[in-house]
Amino acid sequence: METTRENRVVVLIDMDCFYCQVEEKLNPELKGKPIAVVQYNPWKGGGIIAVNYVARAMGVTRHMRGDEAKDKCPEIQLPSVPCHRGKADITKYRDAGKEVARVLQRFTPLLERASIDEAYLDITAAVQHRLKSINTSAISVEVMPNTFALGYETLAEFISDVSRFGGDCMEFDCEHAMSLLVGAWIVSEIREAVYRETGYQCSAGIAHNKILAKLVCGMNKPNKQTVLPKHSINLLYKSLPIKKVKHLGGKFGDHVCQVLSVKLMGELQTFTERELQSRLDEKNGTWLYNIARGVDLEPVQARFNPKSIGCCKQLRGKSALTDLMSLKKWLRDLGDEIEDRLEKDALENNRNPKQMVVSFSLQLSEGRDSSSSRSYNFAPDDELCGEIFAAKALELLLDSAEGCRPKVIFILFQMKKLIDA
Ligand code: DCP
Ligand code: MG
Repeated sequence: METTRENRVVVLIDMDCFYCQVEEKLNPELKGKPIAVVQYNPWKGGGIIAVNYVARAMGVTRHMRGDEAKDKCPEIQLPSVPCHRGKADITKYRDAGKEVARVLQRFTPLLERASIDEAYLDITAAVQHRLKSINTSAISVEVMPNTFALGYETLAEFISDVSRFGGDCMEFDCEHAMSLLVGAWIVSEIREAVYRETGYQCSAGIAHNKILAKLVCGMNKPNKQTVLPKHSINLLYKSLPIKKVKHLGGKFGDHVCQVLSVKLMGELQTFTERELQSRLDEKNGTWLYNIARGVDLEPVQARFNPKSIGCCKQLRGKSALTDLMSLKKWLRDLGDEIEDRLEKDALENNRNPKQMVVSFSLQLSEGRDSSSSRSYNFAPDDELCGEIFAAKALELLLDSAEGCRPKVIFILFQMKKLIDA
């Protein structure tokens, strides 16, 4: 079979309650107990950013305060994210994410890390290789435990459908459905290897593109995987809110829903490509027309390391910076944090940044903010240290504040153009 972008097997792997699993591994006494990881802010027991599945079953959710979680579930344990320079220090979670990605990378060169705990894998080649070497009757429920197929009550029904329609059937791309099944088998093995080698559990979505793999990944969790056969896309879209789809979760999605007076993915199919282009724009119209039919041609990029390294600080409300001293202190702390991370990156990946971008938001008056962003290209003899980053950032910030006394409510440092040292 010739592979086209339309017949790939694309996987999204997402770790289950990731920060909780990291804490459980570091402190095995926590295993089996309800736990939630809280962010450093001590107000009302801290903000919850991760909840394990034992605690979820007891009604604890992300965004609750630690104290609320204790009300729901008095025996809950609340490990907190370490704090460094007055900020959350997520180094141990980042390292754990890398440990997992290194296992994933063995299975395909086409691995794209998408966040601290998610990665896309294109396993089309591995699937084809296996298809050549096996008898398809070896494909059974037993070789892929905890696997679900969207549109089917049981996996066995999907497997039997794929065998039954062996020939061709309108609406049913049997060859591709078979690839997805073999893909699910391989993903079972990948997830098993991750568990064996790191102790972490994850869930996966398996489909023919990134957007759909991501969509179904969260449908059965934890420690499960979900396959989306092409012929189940319309069933899925019938009740799927547009806002749930990647790239449509934010303002663009709101705009689409408003301009077209629609809410569900299925409703988008009533528009022609032309109509969508004229109501949005050419590029977005085509993109939407395609995704409404389950088509997304974006390749999985081979990318293990992030494209940029950044850190930021929100300083809303009372913590807004109004004097130069505290501004300098924060710039220096952020600069030092970036220096640490760059040092680590240089050691691991032998890279150095060529550019720094500083973004910040200033409060001009009550309810009136302004955001801007300035970049600086490092000179060959610039030392890559926190002191220099802070000094340059201050220059850029004061320069764009144009003499008025800034009240800084947000600062973001990003190191870009990371190139081999
Ligand atoms: N995280 C965070 N702040 C957020 C969301 C997440 O710091 N607003 C961190 C904590 C999570 C990790 O990122 O453990 C991964 O985020 P996920 O959205 O994948 O959530 P979990 O892995 O915790 O749970 P799930 O099993 O639903 O994937
Ligand atoms: Mg996760």
